[in-house]
Amino acid sequence: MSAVAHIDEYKTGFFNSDEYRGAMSWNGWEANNLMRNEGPGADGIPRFSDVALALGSIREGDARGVAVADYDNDGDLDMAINHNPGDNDILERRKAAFFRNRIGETRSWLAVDLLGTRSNRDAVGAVVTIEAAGERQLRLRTAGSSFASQHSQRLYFGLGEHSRVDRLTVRWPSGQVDEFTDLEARRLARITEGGGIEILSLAGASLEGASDAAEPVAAEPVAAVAAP
Ligand SMILES: [Ca+2]
Ligand SMILES: [Ca+2]
Repeated sequence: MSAVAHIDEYKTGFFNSDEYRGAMSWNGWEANNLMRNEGPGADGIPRFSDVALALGSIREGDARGVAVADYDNDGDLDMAINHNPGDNDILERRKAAFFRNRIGETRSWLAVDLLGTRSNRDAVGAVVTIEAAGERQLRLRTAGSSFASQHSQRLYFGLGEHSRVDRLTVRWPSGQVDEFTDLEARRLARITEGGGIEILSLAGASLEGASDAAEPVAAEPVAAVAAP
């Protein structure tokens, strides 16, 4: 039983009485968290702030499963959250919620699609590292995430005000390493294992700050290291 699913009784403090404390599960109805990476502190360890309340992703429903993807194909990550009906069955609390990212539209980004050849086709286990303006970021291609949910297979890097990526490296599960340099931001890089890179635009994205048109531009790997 989810004690807190009976939200009205919960508010009375009824479930905090000695009669119930320790005798039931308290799972369900916890507040959602949305953690913003604040960068490393003075000790080098990254700090995170919970911005769920500020950005409106705390809701009354009993959230079960989140899927993060660029649903509107504009270069920033949006979010869908499903809610468990629980045992109160209130329609308003059961509805799924969709959070469209508007903040990201003023920032720069790079999206990366991976196609494995020697590795698995979905490139699960591949690690992509980018360097831009002296900062490095890393993304790991995974196959599962939240409860009964799956995030987008496409990887996204936030670039702030930067208009270019100096270096992008893909380490494939096979051991293959593909490396590319000097990529335009606000683009989708479609990379085939050992087979090069295509630079594409996203249908919903602004190309502001970009110097060329929305036509795909072919490019070749600047370095490819064979698997051992
Ligand atoms: Ca988006
Ligand atoms: Ca957006």
